[in-house]
Amino acid sequence: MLLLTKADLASPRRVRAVYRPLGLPMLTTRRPLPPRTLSRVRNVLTGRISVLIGQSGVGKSTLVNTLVPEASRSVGAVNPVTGRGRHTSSSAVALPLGSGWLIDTPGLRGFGLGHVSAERVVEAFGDLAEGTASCPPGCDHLSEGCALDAWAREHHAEARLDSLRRLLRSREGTSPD
Ligand SMILES: Nc1nc2c(ncn2[C@@H]2O[C@H](COP(=O)(O)OP(=O)(O)O)[C@@H](O)[C@H]2O)c(=O)[nH]1
Ligand SMILES: [Mg+2]
Ligand SMILES: [Zn+2]
Repeated sequence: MLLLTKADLASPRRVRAVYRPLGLPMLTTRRPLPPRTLSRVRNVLTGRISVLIGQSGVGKSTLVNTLVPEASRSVGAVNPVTGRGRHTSSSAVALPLGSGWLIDTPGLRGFGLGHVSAERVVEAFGDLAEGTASCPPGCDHLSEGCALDAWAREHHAEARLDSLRRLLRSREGTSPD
């Protein structure tokens, strides 16, 4: 699920609009955190193993401390100029939450897909799978002849095709295969 934090600092409206087509469940948190929001978050996490993933400084550990006060995860300051956080929690920690686990991570500056095959990247775009059916065998979905161009136009999926191609291109030159 997508959890948008710090809605007290800026409206989450535009970010929500960008992600809405993915059909992910979305929740928005803010400071002060309304009790209703907290119980929604708790309901989503309960009985599951959840990993909080996001850039340093977005508020993961703050949320962990609210959900599991005895966790005492250290919370970092955000650089007022760059808006970025420092990696205050330097290790991932799993905390029992109800019958499940909540895993706080140190956060990340970025990640690459060099270790993921192109096929796996395409698989993650399940909504485009139908469009790849008419592709030539071994299509890299980046070259002329790829059936996705026509399919995306017809199904108003151009933005999704752009996303797929950005990810596929970001792998170029880094691929192990
Ligand atoms: N304004 C605002 N600040 C927040 C919110 N949640 C966390 N913070 C602050 O953001 C900074 C980084 O939080 P932290 O939990 O350490 O982020 P992490 O790196 O993702 O674990 C801290 O100064 C928090 O107090 C929020 O909802 N609103
Ligand atoms: Mg943290
Ligand atoms: Zn193709």
